[in-house]
Amino acid sequence: MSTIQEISAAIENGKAKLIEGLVQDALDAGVNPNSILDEGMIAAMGIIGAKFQANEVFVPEMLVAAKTMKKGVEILRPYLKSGSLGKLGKYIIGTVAGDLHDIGKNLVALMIESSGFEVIDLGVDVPAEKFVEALNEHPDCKIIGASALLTTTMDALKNTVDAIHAAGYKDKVKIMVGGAPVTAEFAGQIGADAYTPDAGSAASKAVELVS
Ligand code: B1M
Repeated sequence: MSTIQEISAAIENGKAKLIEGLVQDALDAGVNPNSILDEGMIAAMGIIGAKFQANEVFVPEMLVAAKTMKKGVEILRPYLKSGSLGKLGKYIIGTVAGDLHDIGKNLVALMIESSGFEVIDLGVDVPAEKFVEALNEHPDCKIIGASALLTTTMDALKNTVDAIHAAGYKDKVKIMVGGAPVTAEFAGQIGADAYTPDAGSAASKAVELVS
């Protein structure tokens, strides 16, 4: 089994005690951090998701896999960072109301921070009003990022965009949306300024939006 396959298997099987050592070993052996993330970790979450859909695993297994992935990402974090902190301004991010998924949102936050923004992370299950409150607190913020992982919370993305526009920020702040069920078409329909499919493209788009 390759190192990346071992990392993937450890996440799939929720081996939280093994993951840090495996990731560190892979890094020490010169494996590219982005390959560890994409081919090892994110791929494992895809497998877990498919197994959940097929009733082969249940919520507790998804939870343990998620915790294992988070521990692994902490080891990777310094290797994924590069840019100088905050030089591009503030970026507020959160997972929308009713949605507890945060691994993708955390990766987007990490990449955005790494590309030079100061990230203000509101966490998960964030009501639309809380995004607006955060903008009121940080009027110099240039971009808001909202994540949704459930088809049932896509409406909350729309509510978030509506609330930000209704509060008078339409021409002052750009809104980026993303998450597995979200599409560019949906983003356009709800009036968001940008959709990106993954964390890397979210970071490039954020830089483009303030350039
Ligand atoms: Co949940 N879950 N889950 N879950 N879970 C999914 C999303 C699901 C697809 C699984 C499945 O059925 N195959 C399914 C949703 C189906 C649907 O709506 N279409 C599902 C379900 C049904 C549920 C529950 C309802 C289960 C239940 O209770 N019966 C429940 C809902 C809870 C809630 O939120 N209210 C639930 C709960 C959970 C756990 C808490 C157990 C756990 C989350 C733990 C955590 O996040 N801390 C969990 C997990 C782990 C998953 C899967 C397996 C993995 C999610 C993940 O972390 N992926 C997931 C299946 C899957 O994704 N294949 C699933 C890895 C992550 C890196 O990818 O988050 O997609 P992702 O992020 C990507 C891109 O989407 C994008 O960039 C990221 C990195 O490249 N991106 C953005 C994300 N946000 C972005 C924002 C941007 C731009 C890009 O701009 C701002």
